[in-house]
Amino acid sequence: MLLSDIQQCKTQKRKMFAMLIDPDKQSAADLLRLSEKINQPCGPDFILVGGSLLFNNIDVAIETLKQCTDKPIILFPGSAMQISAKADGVLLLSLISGRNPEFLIGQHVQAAPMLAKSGIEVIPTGYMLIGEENYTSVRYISNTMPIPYDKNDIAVATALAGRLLGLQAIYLEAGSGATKSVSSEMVKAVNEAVNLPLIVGGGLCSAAEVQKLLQAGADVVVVGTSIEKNSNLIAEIAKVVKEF
Ligand code: 1GP
Repeated sequence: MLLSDIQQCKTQKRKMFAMLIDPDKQSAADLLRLSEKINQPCGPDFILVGGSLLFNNIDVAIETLKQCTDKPIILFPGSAMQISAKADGVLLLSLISGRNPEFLIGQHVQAAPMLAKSGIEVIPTGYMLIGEENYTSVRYISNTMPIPYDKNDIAVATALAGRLLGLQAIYLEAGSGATKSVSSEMVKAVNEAVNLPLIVGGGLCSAAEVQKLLQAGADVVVVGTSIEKNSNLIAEIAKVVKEF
């Protein structure tokens, strides 16, 4: 259902906004405070929950979110430990920019029995780290090298491989809190080469930046860190996405 909604939006050239909640950074009180902004008519289309490394329990975070909103809650798991049957769906991430078998298949084997039993919707997603920063958490925890920021050809070839392997979406990721988001040139190149829903996130700080990436071909934009700093951005970004 979630994947078909995302695919339908792409076909109809409508864009989507996913708000990322990191349960270690947003307490239950923070989430309750944010709920008004999440639920306003100009809010996110769905919520992603997860992080490269979590200290807090994902089930508890989802339960709290479910008290705050009816929007779909999709897992964005940093590992098999972040799978929860309480979510509505999961981006099952294959870290195809990297060469670490643990994030290409190992964690998936760990997660598969619980995922199959839970019946939550699985969205097989080619996850591609982009950029040259040494210090993003996702780079350290995944122990993989990102695709260099300006190597659009490598990004295109990697996304194509993901499509040929049957993945249903591509996520271009600069890393949470990145100082430089994925370039619009790379988004354009990947979008033209691969007709799959294209999710883009990492380091997005303003509605103007979001607009640029939508114009380049992003179908879903993901914003987390900058909203933690300024919750008014929720409405600003949602407006740009809805009016695109
Ligand atoms: C990170 O793409 C997401 O996985 C969102 O990044 O926290 O920088 O918005 P930010």
